[in-house]
Amino acid sequence: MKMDITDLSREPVLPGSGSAEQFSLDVLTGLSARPKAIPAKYFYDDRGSSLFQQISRLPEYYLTRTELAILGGLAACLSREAADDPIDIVELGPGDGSKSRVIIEALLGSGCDVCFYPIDISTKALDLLAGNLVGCDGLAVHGVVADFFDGLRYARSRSSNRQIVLFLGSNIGNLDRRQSQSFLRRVWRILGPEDRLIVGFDLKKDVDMLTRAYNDSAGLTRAFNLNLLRRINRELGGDFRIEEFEHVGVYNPLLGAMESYLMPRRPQRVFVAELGRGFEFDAYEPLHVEYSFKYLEPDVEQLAAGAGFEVERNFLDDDRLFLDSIWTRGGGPHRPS
Ligand code: AVJ
Repeated sequence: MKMDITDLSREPVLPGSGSAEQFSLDVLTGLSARPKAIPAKYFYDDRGSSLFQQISRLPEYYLTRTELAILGGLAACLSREAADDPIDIVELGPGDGSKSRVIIEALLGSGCDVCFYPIDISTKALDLLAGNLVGCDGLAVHGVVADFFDGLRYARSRSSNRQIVLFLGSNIGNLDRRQSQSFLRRVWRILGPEDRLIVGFDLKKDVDMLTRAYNDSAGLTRAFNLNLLRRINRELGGDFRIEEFEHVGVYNPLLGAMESYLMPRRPQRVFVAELGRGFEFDAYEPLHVEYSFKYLEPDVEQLAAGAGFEVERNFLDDDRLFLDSIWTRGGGPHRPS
């Protein structure tokens, strides 16, 4: 395995989602709104990424291990059908690379030439990932530090190999229906006609099981959520009294989503130096920090079709907790975009 890293975030572009400017703007907007809300993508600084890594190994957090098992079957299927052509695996938010590895090894095993393009906003994430790919002989890894779409365009422009794009872990669940539709359409526009997209979806299930997954007994989910306030304190000069906040994770059946909130047990005034202003919290006033949408099989079909994709095949575990769906680029959106 040999790896190089291209950092597109250093190019002089408009402020992207990874930039400090965009963070302070989103915090200003979010703390001024009613109800208060901050986008979930800001969880993932170095500490947040490592906390999520720990969450993914918790007994209550069934998602990661369930998907890993599903990917075993999916990868075997991909490798049986793989032609001799070289193939590029492009992954949006690869995490620690344990899932990517299952697919990469199956394809390498069937004799394919494989190039891996992990795309992440954090260089540290890509460095850690490299450690988990040691031993994948013959694999070329081109890490891309970038916004997902810049990274996708970059990978697509670098090679004309067939691509399999991975968007796993139910990361799509952080987006609401409209956001996920437009996200998927943007991916569709970048892909070539022979490319495929594999998306991981957490399915609707027993509410107790969902609730436990987002309220673990070790308190890691709470720490993961509170890290967002720590980040505001550290990076934007905030003075949140973090230990006064409670974390609440609840399932909303109407939305079909887990929702996470932070609420102070007493009123508190927060001053954020970088924004030059303060924000009042009433006791138990909610700060919304995350949606994790859950899906039914027909939802997956609808999402694919709405963005122009065709579902090639769905893979589920025996308990039907999680679903990984292989999509082909198909004939394009059924409605004008
Ligand atoms: C990484 C977005 C899939 O929503 O389940 C874990 C993040 N939040 N525990 C999820 C998360 C609370 C996770 N995703």
